[in-house]
Amino acid sequence: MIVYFLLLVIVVLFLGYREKRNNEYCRSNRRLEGRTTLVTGGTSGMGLEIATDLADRGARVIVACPFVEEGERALKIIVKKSDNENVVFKFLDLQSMESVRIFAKDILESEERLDILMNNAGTGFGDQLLTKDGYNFTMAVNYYGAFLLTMLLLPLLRKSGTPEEPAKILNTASILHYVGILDFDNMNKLNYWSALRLYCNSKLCLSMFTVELAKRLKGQNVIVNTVDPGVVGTPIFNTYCGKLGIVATLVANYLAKTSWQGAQTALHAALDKEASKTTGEYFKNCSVRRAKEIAYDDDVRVKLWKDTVRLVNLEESDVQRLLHGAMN
Ligand SMILES: NC(=O)c1ccc[n+]([C@@H]2O[C@H](COP(=O)([O-])OP(=O)(O)OC[C@H]3O[C@@H](n4cnc5c(N)ncnc54)[C@H](OP(=O)(O)O)[C@@H]3O)[C@@H](O)[C@H]2O)c1
Ligand SMILES: *[C@@H]1O[C@H](CO)[C@@H](O)[C@H](O)[C@H]1NC(C)=O
Ligand SMILES: CC(=O)N[C@H]1CO[C@H](CO)[C@@H](O)[C@@H]1O
Repeated sequence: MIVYFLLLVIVVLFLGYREKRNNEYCRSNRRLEGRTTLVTGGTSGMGLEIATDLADRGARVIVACPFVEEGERALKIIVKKSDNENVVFKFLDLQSMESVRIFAKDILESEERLDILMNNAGTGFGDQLLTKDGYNFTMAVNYYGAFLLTMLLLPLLRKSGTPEEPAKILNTASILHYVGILDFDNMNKLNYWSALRLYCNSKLCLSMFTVELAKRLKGQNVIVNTVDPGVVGTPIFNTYCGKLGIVATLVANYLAKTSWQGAQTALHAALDKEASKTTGEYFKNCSVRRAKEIAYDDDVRVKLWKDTVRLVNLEESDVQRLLHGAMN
């Protein structure tokens, strides 16, 4: 445990410090009046910065997280900083596929459009829990929940996108996805992987989802990319190795990027004109990089896609309707 902890701290020290000093930022001055955006986890860390920036550009912003008090606190901050009242908080707990379905249904019924979906929410390195519906917590929040949410919202995204201005999905991965392992037999096992490894695996799966979904959405006015924010000082490190997490957070807060800096790549990928023409790509420091090589292996990716569709209880007919059918 202590070895992993030291490893993480060293990574934070090296990468975080280097990146912090050379961080590119989103240079787009695009306005978003009349556009609707959804930021999962838009209540803390980078998500809060992203949501505030989008609100500042005039968008309608929906933020979602599993703690009502935190959501309401964030709402006040965003409205105050952006002077935009068109911001709402909705309850969403990505570990529960039931919560994801209720949330998505609410969005589909109450929103006219959805232009940008920021799959920003993520959970760090906490205890390994089995969720109420039998998923493994980290995988459920970081991957299965984001997968199901994205799929269910596709009809609204497809309705909102145009050839000039495609709707956008941004999945938040991490440099740690490069050391993720795709092991279909053991992927969901509890207490088989370390908490850190489970995080890496979940981010690898999410990065692969980006590439596969981009392929399946070809010819439609929706694009999907992965964003890698770099190493950022946010509360996400709190849960790492119990009490040691506080130390990790302190180190990250001092040496790694600020949440504002960390938010820049996601904003760039969502707003930049050129970035809006790319799909299935991996963005870091506001430019396109390559994800882990396995993400470009068609067979493995399709296997993961099918496995995931089954695990989140979608039927093949649902998938076809969500990808190609009209809204209800
Ligand atoms: N910080 C880094 O160095 C770093 C590096 C690479 C990638 N990332 C990724 O960046 C994203 C943002 O993280 P952050 O660093 O800004 O951390 P953060 O401040 O802890 O924010 C995470 C957000 O996700 C939300 N969330 C957690 N569990 C959720 C659930 N079950 N359902 C819905 N929302 C949930 C949190 O809501 P609550 O606060 O209410 O739980 C919070 O708003 C994550 O995907 C993370 O993996 C971070
Ligand atoms: C980020 O991109 C900027 C602009 O292209 C560059 O100057 C900087 O060195 C890059 N930073 C890192 C850490 O690669
Ligand atoms: C969804 C899923 O695969 N859940 C697994 C989580 O881990 C437990 C314990 O290893 C498995 O029994 C579940 O199947």
